[in-house]
Amino acid sequence: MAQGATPTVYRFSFGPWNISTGSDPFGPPVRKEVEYAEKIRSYKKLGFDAVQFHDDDIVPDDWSWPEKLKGIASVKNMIEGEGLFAEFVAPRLWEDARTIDGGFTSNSESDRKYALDRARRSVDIAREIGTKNIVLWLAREGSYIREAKDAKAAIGRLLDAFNAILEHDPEARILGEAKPNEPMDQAYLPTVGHMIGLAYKTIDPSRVGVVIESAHSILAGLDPSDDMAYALWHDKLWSVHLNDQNGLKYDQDKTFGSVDLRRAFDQVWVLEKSGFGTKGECVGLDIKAMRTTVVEDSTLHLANSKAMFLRLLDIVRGVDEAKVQELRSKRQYEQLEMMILTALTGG
Ligand code: GLO
Ligand code: MG
Repeated sequence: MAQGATPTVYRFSFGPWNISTGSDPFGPPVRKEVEYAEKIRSYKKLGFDAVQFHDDDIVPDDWSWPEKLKGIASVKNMIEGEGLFAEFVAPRLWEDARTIDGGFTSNSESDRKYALDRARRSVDIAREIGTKNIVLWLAREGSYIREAKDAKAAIGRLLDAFNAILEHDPEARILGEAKPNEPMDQAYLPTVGHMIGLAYKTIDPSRVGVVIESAHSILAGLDPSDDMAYALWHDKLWSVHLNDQNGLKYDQDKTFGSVDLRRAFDQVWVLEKSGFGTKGECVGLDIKAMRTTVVEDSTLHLANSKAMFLRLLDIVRGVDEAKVQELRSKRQYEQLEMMILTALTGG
């Protein structure tokens, strides 16, 4: 927000998968599945405005189009009845047997065709549910061993997939969600920079942007706020997946600000200072509850993350901008750092 302008009223979103049963690669579910309608009802209670969807969070992929139309209408009614809207639809291209070795970059021509068709079907679902936003988290578009695929050809195949989506619907916008690893050893579009590079090669760069997940930047050894600033400069930051991550290990999706408060503060700072949210972008979360959490508490991590965003926002708004400029111009970074640490510790 520019100084003196009206403060941004942020809108918040998360995906229903953020309310989970707590299963992990080493153990089965530990909480009962919360009924879908109850998940949707929890949004407003928690102060959220929008729902992030996978295509099959709305309707199963194997339904016929007429069946899907009915299913989509009923989910649309459900969310609109709660005063919510759909932020995006993401084709879930990582669970089907045909995407075991990746979708768009699979070595199998028929599997590549399946992935493309499924992405197009997701665009159709998005249109019906009322959003233009297609998120591409390219989970399995990478390799376990470098020799398994032709990495150069893979980039061309990814570009073709982006173009196919853009061609399928002239209104559709793609938000690429970069992640360097997991489930693959190495992803072909591992960082925000890679995503944005490819965006400019598509048939319509104005319709290709990114959603940045804090943990994904950290896993790439990058600072999420600098990644956000980079995308903001390109006018390509169209959503975020805020969370936190304790170093270079599996993707943890921890509560926003729970590991590194200052790193979280810097993300809120860059979003706020750049006017993020003023064009309708949502502050999205992508967070997992701890496995030890009981079902009655299975939305606390979401409430806590939103609360942390708002607390940090208050702190950002309280920092004396003129003083920051003065300290920057005098290169008094020790003083600037202490000013920020004082603000963060309630001084
Ligand atoms: C996994 C991703 C995943 C996506 C979601 C939307 O690491 O963060 O949760 O955000 O599937 O595409
Ligand atoms: Mg995510």
